[in-house]
Parts: sequence; structure tokens; C-alpha cells
Amino acid sequence: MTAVDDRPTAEIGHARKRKEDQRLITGRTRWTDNISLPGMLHLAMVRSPFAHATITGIDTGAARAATGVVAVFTGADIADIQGVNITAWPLNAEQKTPDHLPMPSDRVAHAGEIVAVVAARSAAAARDAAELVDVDYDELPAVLDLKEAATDAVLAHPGLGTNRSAVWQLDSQEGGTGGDVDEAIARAREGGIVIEREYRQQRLIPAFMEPRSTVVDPTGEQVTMWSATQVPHILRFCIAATTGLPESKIRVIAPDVGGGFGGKLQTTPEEFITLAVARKLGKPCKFTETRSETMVSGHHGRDQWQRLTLVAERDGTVTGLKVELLADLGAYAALVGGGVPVLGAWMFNSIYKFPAYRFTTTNYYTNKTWVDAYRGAGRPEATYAIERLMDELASEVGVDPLEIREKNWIRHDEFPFTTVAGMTYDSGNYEAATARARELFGYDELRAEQRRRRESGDPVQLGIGVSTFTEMCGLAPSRVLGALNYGAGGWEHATIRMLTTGTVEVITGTSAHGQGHETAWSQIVADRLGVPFENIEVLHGDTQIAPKGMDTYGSRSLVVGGEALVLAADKVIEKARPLAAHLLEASPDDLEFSGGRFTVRGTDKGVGITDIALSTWTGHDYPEGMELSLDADATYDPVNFSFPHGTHLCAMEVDTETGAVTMRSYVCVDDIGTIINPLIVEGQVHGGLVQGIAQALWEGAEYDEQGTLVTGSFVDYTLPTAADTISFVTDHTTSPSTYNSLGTKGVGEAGTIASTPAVVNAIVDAVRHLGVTDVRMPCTPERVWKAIQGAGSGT
Ligand code: MCN
Repeated sequence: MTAVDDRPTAEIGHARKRKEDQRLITGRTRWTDNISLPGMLHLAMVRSPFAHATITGIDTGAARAATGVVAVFTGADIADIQGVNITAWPLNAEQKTPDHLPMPSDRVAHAGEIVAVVAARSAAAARDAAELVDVDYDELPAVLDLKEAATDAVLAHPGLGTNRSAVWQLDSQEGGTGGDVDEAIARAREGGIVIEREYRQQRLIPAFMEPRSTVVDPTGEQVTMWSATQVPHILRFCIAATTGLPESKIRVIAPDVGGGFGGKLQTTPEEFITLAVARKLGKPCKFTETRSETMVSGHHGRDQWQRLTLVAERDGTVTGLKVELLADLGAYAALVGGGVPVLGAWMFNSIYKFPAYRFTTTNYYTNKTWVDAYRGAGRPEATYAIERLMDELASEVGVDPLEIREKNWIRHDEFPFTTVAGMTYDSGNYEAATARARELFGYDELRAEQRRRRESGDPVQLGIGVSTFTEMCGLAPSRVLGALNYGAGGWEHATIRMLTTGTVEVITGTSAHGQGHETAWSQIVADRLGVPFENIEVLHGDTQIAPKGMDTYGSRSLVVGGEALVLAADKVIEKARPLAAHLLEASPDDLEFSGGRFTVRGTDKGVGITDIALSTWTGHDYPEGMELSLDADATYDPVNFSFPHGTHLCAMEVDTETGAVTMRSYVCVDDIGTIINPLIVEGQVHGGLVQGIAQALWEGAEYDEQGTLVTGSFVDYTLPTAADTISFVTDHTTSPSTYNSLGTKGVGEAGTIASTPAVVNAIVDAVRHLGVTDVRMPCTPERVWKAIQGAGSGT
């Protein structure tokens, strides 16, 4: 059979403007909250003001009597149909998992938990009546601090008997990929270098543009749910698995969704409650949260303490790494939840050749809202720790931070390389990315300026931050996820339908919420089938139209979903081949396919694939028995993760008198293999950088001693805008992935993963000569100033 022509063509690599943006930025889209159905009711949630309390009584009388109110439900009222919030897929058999009902009727375990719901004829009436619901609580002691949780002195869930959810470990010696880390540490204590540090990953709040919103219509043959979700397929599965509704009777639609960053990867109590109320009343219902509700009860990200021991020879050659995490899951085990810190297990060792390694995470419950994936999930935390440690090692050895990395990283001629954590990185070139970043940054000139400022005693000092990172993304082979006890597979599905008049329908199981899949997927299919970009329509985010899919998270959509498209397109071509052979009166084996045309090898006789599609409309030209269809399905399960990498360099100015920090320049050179659309990639990198920089400088969720979120609005939670950042310099090197035919690696989280340590390394570098070795994030002027004063961590 003739191979499909897979030469790169014009579409892949073309910086096309996103086709979806026209409707998104001109108000011609329909967000979930814009959906209005005849007779639709509006819901408002009554939420606990207490972090931990027993519910002793709920009086809904006044609310029921209020104008416009149709019904008020407590947890007991919908107990029969509310289902359970699908929470953890346990990390191991020992994991302790508290029950998690969407609306509990006996006890609340975090402030913001829902205790009643009002259904009314308008959103305003529902909100007003919610204030009239009178709930009696008996307050219980709450555990809010992660380290306190580890003592079990106060229990987040007394019934569990402990706050500990699970312990999970990866030991290189047991896995057979490395030596004994305890022995390496003992050896280093005898004359090598031992660096012991404790870093804090503060809680972050995903801040997507469109708050979460759900509409449920129970009146048709099927129950239809519209939701601002990243995961329509997973949501449908969870509803079917826990409410008793047959999967075939549930249609989930994710219309245009205004961002998620992991924060819409959860199946939420609000979705289950809206479904339950709609079914109880037999009427369409809508719930749209306020921004403060997102912040108080949506899931948060990060929240870890990291205890780290890195050991090395005196010349800086690393000999071992021990990682002990305490991870705060909040009140409940979420969909990925306990798996988030576990993702770090393969990433703390990063691009370096550690001969011995042990990773342990101990996950705890506290009385705060739950924690799950937030852009990068597990990998930013790991990258932060190792990149901070590499700077500490460089300082200890007395060499440049880039030199210490170069000494320890995997050289480009060593790929494929199986790391001490057992991951096989297929390709990469850390030397090339670093050389390019160094050049664009003007590394040597900036180091010279730094020296001059130090010597002159300038109150504004300059620091240079380095972050050479890799990440595992494109989750992942299903069998690997299975070994980790994840409840979902890592495959993706695609359907391609060649319509008869020249257009092509592409149906994907990925669920874009800002990533531009309609554009990028059109580019991939246009290239493969040789049809014009403009003739391709991408459909997604509706379980009726795209019944199979694993949705969008973990920078998986291109490397998994994009590859499924390639497989489906190749099947279309192979289905067209016998039809073309018949039309051309040639043998199928003598046909070549290129640029959308089959030609008989060695002649100019040919037929276009769109003409073949048209000819199947009548079928007049074909003999009996030929399949008259150019539609094909493909499901693709990747063979491995993809491993993008890059070098990020950041220059920060630190005013040693006030602690104020200013970003001077930021250069990143990312290697994400083949790039489908450089414009989309640029946007992804920019957005990712701002989120990572925000963790370093501004963002942090804070609770008071009662467990009230004090950063529950944008007045208190510092979310940066474009005005707070500088122009970034971005570039790319290319080491194609060998794990997929397009050679692509994911980009959706790269900027976030790499940038946080680059910024903090730069700040510490600026004031290291003053004795500062750490500044706790977010590095506010107060913390920086205190660190300088006390030459401590500036807590
Ligand atoms: N791309 C490309 N060439 C590459 C890699 C990617 O052209 N070598 C393009 C892809 O075609 C796709 C986009 O970049 O259009 C992102 O691709 P990918 O890295 O596969 O990531 P996903 O599409 O799976 O998106 C998920 C990722 C994650 S995990 C978070 S969090 C995140 C992110 O995407 N949340 C986002 N980017 C976001 N962007 C927006 N606007 N909003 C969010 O909520």
C-alpha cells in the first residue's frame, strides 16, 4: 500500500489567527449563563459560614414564603437523587476518603459548603430568599493549617479518625532505577554537600474569566445539562455512575467555555444539585455562581509543604534527592485530588541525572475548600523545588547557576534517557535551548551589570533567575494511568466526516475552553487530507455530537487528540482509495495520495478526495459491495507522555531599602517539538508565564483563624493583568517527540511550570550577597524586606 504523503505542508506551522475568536470577541457566542429555556427556574445556594460545624436545624419557611420562590431543598430533601460527588480514585487501598455529598444534611467541613438551595422565578428572587434560610449550626473545632493537620490534634472529619488521607512513595532503589538515597545522604554528610530546605507552595485560586454555570433541562426524552466545564464526557460518566440516570439519557453540552486552568476539571456539587432540583421539580433550572462563590467553594490549587534534601559531591555533581511532601487536599478528596502531588513524583528529578531518589507525599484533609489541579498540577511545585535547589547548590559550590545545571543535566546525545524516577524521555536538547536563551537574554552583560551594582552598593540590586525545566504532559497511556489508580483512561477519540459538497466535519473528544482547538485541529486535518482550511468545521463539547472523549487538561489535547485526528484522516484516505481506484480504473496499490488528490503513479491521471466524496452522494458510479462513505473514527492511546522542556531566564531588580521588586526582562526558549500554530503557542506561553509569575509575586489564598477565606474577592486576591507584566521574549528550539507522528509536545502548562522558580531565583540572586537564601511566595515587598532585614525566608 502506498504510504500517505506526510511531508510538512503549509498548514502545520502556519500562524493562523484563531477562527473561534470572531464569535468570542464580538459577543456572538452563547455562554452557559446566556441560555434561557421556557419556564426555567433560577437557583441560589445557601452556604455554610463555618469551616466545621454540625447542622442542627434548617428553617426554610420564610424562604419558601418569599415572592417568586418555587421551592427550597435541603440535603435531606434531595437525598434520594443527589448522587455523590465523584471524588477520589484512591491512590491506594489504604486511602481514607470521607463521604462527599453535594449537599450534606448533618455536618459541613468547609466554609462555603452548600446546605440548602432555593429555586425561584428569577435569580434575584432566589438570592434574596437564600438569605432567609435559617440554619442552626453547632460549631466544631476546625483544622486549617497543614502541619497542624499532620498532628491529628483536631480532625477535619472526626469519623475518619485521622486527617491523613494517604501516603504514596516512589523509591528509585525499589523501582530498580537508582540507588539508595539514605546511603547517598549519609555519604554526603561525610564530606560532600548536603542542602536541606523547606519550601512552601501556597494555595492558589484558579481565576478563569467565566464563573462556573450550569443549566439542566429535564423535560425532554433525555436530561440535558449545559455546563461551563472542561470535562463534559467525564461529567456525563460521573452523573450516570452516581445518580442512577442511564448514560444514554444524559446529554452534556459544554458550550463556549471562558477558561478553566484546571478549575473546571472537577465535577461540582453545584452541577449535581442543579440536576437534582431540576429532576425533582421537572423544570429547567439554572445556577450561575458569583465570583466570590468560585473563590470560596471552587477547588484551589497547590498547597504543599516540601521538605527536600539534595546531596552532591563537592564539585557539584548531584548524588541524591529526597523529597517529602505534605499536601493539603482541603476538606474532600477531589477528582484528581490526591493524585496532584503524586504527579510530582516523576518531576522533582527533572532534567538531572540523580543516581538515587525517593519521593514521598503524605496527603491530609483540612477544613478548607478542596484542592485539585491548577495549571501544571504537581509539576510546577516540583519544578519550583528542584530549580530553587539547583541555585542553592550553585551558590554552595561557588559557580554560576547555569554551570551547575549543565554539569548535571541529561546531554542531548544521551536520549532516549530513563530517569531515576523511571520515566523515559524520548528527546530533548537542553544545551540548544539554554544557548539560545542565554543569547537572547544577554546573560553575560547582565551578570556584568549585577557585579557593577554590587560593587557600587547600589540600593537597587539586580538578580538573574534561571529555570531549566521539563514536564510530563499529554496524559497519557491508559495502562500507566491505570497503574496509578486513576479512574479515567488516557486515550482520545476523533471522527472525520467528508461531506459531499466539499466540506469536512471534524468531531473531537477534546473540549477546548480557550486553547484554539477549532483552528489547530483544522490545520492538522487540512494538511492530512489536502483540503482547504476554510472547508473544515470542528465540532466538540457535546456528548450527543461527540459521544466519546476524555476532554481537555494536562496539555493532552494536541499530543493525544491531535494524533487521533491523524489516525482518523488516514483511515478516510484508505477508505477513499478503492473508490479512487475504481474511478481511475487502476489498482489501489498504484495510487499515490498527495495534496488532496489520488494519482496513478507515473501518470497525471487523478481524482480529488472531495470529488470522491461527492460521487458517493449518488453512488451511481460504483459497483455493488463498495462502501460509499468517507467517514472514519479513531481512538488513540499514546505510548508515553510527552516531555517538553525549555530554559527561562528572568532579571529582577530588588530595592533593598523597600523590598519592592520589578521585573526587568524575561526570556524563554521552549522546546515543544513540532508547532502546529505558532500564534496559538505564543498566546499559551504568555498566559502560562503570567500565571507562574503571579504565584511568585502576587497570588495566595489566605484563611483567617475561623476558616473564612479572607482573599475571597479580587480586591484581596491579587490577580495580575497585562498592565502588571512586561513584554516577554519567547523563542523555540525543536526536538520532535518520537512518541507521536506529528512530533508534537504539549504547551498549555509550560509557561506556568517554568516561570515561578525563574522569578524567585532572580529575587534571591539579587540579595544573596546580603545573606538571603529564600523568600517565601508570594514575594511581596514586605516579605522581601523582612528577608533582607533578617536574612531569613521573609515569612
Ligand atoms: N499547540 C501547538 N503546537 C504545539 C503544542 C500546542 O500548536 N507543539 C497548540 C494546540 O494545538 C492547542 C494549544 O496549543 O491549540 C494547547 O495545546 P496543548 O498543549 O495540547 O494543551 P490543551 O489543549 O490540552 O489545553 C490544556 C492546557 C491546560 S492543562 C491548561 S491548565 C490551560 C491551557 O491549556 N488552561 C487554559 N491553556 C489555557 N488557555 C486558555 N485560554 N484558557 C485556559 O483555561
